[in-house]
This record gives sequence, structure tokens and C-alpha cells, in this order.
Amino acid sequence: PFEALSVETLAARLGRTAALTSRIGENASAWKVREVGDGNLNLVFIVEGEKGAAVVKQALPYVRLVGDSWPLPLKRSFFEYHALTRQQARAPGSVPEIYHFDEGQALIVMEYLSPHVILRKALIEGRQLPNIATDIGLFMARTLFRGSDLSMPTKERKADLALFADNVELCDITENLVFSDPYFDAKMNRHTSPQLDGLVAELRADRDLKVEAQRMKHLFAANAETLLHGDLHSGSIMVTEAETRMIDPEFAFYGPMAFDVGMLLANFWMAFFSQRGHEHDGDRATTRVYLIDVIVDTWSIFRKEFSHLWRTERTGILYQKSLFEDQGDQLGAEQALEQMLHSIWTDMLGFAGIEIHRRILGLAHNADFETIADQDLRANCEAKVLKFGRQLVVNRRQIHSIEEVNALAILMEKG
Ligand code: SR1
Ligand code: MG
Repeated sequence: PFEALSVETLAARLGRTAALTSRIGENASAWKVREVGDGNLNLVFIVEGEKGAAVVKQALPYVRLVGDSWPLPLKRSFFEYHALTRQQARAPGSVPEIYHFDEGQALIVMEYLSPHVILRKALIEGRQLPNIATDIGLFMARTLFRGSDLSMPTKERKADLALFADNVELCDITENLVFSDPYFDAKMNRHTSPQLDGLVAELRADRDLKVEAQRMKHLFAANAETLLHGDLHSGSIMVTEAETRMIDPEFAFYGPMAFDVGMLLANFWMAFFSQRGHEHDGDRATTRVYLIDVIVDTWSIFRKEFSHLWRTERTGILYQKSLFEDQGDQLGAEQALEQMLHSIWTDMLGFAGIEIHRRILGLAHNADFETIADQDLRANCEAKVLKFGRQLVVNRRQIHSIEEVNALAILMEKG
């Protein structure tokens, strides 16, 4: 039966797991074990032996953030493991190496990334990582394209669609916490009060916003386009100056391509709007400029790589070459590509706005704002980004370029 690991029991329980001992050393009594999980759901241990170190991640049968009053199935570990193997195949080098998976104990033993830190933490500190736009843009294009009917053999894709369709409970978290709770007085919601009370009431009374939020939820639930990471925010990315790795794909399922892109860019926009709250720690004007550049570059690298894959790897059942290039119609496939990128763009903006709202109004907040000690300053940053998020959701069809969105962000951030 399943048993949660602890710092005290881990060495005894995993001391004979060859995939671990071969990497970190066989003398388990000398292992040093620390629990470092700071996420909302799981246990995460770093285990150091004589030869090296590894990470052991274990799902709990409940939501760690809330406790055992909110049960959550262990099978999320199975989906995380299978998502990681697919991401590694589709975007080699972008995720941690997996050493061992134990389905019954819901645990994954994987590479210890060091000296990597969580991207969100680095951005809060005002650090400027040079490679994130390229690394994340490529990761998104490769995984989203190669997990879809544009690329995969249809039988294989349908099998994966069915496999990940069982990740019901984690989809349910997103469907409720992200797309619905922020827009009504849901039980687990919280926000900076009383400073935001007026604006929160305004947003919850905003019919256009609510209709569009439900439109985005509809897309999320019904458009099974590709295998998503499913929770691609800056807390799911580990970085050094030279390297970027995506972690934690336990929310993986078949959904719309724009969801991962929107969630990611939303977290960059939130990093941008929260910088003013961290100015006691050094001037953040250059960090803001850096973040704007990162947003432009991430979108443009995503677009470029997606287009490249479209032109060179379109081997699936959609928009076959036999209909276009093989008939001498070079423009047809380009026209279809433009249409596809356009709908990813529009939907990405909608998902981004909603991700921003839920991080300020819902249950799961971002350290970007949570770590601003001055509550008036925090609420001021939050109010600006909430209004920006509303523009993205409601006006997404009228916004035509990333430069246009950033110009809006710069204007609204100045306030
Ligand atoms: C109850 S889980 C709350 C959030 O944590 C995860 O990281 C997801 O973002 C989820 O929405
Ligand atoms: Mg997570």
C-alpha cells in the first residue's frame, strides 16, 4: 500500500533501488535527506549520497496546500512521469532526466538540478537570465507541435489522448480554480483586502469578462489539440544563467496549444507588474525592460520554431503536404499556418488574462505579489495587473501584436 515518505524513512525505503544507488552511492546510511517541496501539491526530497544527489518527488493523496480535507488521486504522478518522457523525446534536454518511477508509491526519482533555482524566485530578485526566451519558446513550440495531429501518427496520438484523458481531477482543479472561482465569491478565494474590494466587485459584475472567461474555459475543456504541460508558470521552470528546465507537468492533458503559451506569458507579465513592489531591493527599471524583451522574444521564438516545424515536420493527418506542396501549392500551407498562429495568438491572450486574475483573486497566489510586504504597494501592483488582464480577456481579438500588448502593459504599469 501507498505510504508517504519522510526524511527519516526515505533511505530505508529507497536504499535498494538500483536506479538511485547507482547514481548517488550504495551506502544509504550515509545519505543526507532534505524535504524541499514548496509547491501546492507534493513532497519533494533532495537525497545526497557519497557519489551524487537526486530528487525524489512523491504525490500525496490530498492537496498539500489545503490538507486531507481535499483528496487528490496519486495517479497524477503517473501522468507527470508519462508527460516527462514525452517532453524529453519532443524537446530533448528541456526536462530533468528520470531515473526511476514507482507507480504504486506515486514517486519519481529524477535528476537533481543544481545550481538551478526556480525562475519565479530569480525574477523576483530582479535577475536577468539570458536564455529563457529561447529555451522556453523552443520548448513550447516543439512539445505543442510534436504532440499534436500535425505531427504524430494518428493512432499514437489517439492512444495518448485516451491515456491523459484520465487526468480528470487535475483538469478539474484548473477548470474551477482558474476559469470560474475568480469570477464569483468562491469559498477558497482570497485577495488583498480591503484595498482591492472595490475592483474585485467590479470584475465580478463584469458581464463581458465573465462571458469571455467561460468562452476560454470552453476552449480549455473541449479543444483537445495537443499534450500540454498544463501548469507552465515561472514556478515550474528551473534556471541557471546557461540552462532552463521545465519541471512538474502533473497537470498534463490534451488541450489547446494556446493554454501553455498564455499561462507562461501571463507569469512574465505578472513578474513585470510586480517589480515596483521589489524596488527597495534595488532599482527595477532595467528588469522591467528585460522582461518586456523576454516576452517579445519568447513569442517570436515560439512562432518561428512552430513555423519551422510546420514546414519541415508536418507528417500528421492535418494539412497534409499531399494537399498543398505536392500539388505545387506553396501558399496553401502557409495560409493555414498563418491562420493557426493567429488563433493561438488570440487564445493565448485570453488564457493569459485569466491566469493573471486567478493568481490574485483565487486560491493559488504568486510569490511575485505575495512577497511585497507593503500591502498598499502590493494592492497597487495587483490592481494594475488585474485591469491589464481584463483588457487581454475582453479585447483579445482587437490586439494584433506582442508590441501592442507590451505598450499597453507599460502604460498601465505606470498607472
Ligand atoms: C490546489 S492546486 C493550486 C495550483 O497549484 C498548481 O501549481 C496549479 O497551478 C494549481 O492551479
Ligand atoms: Mg506544480
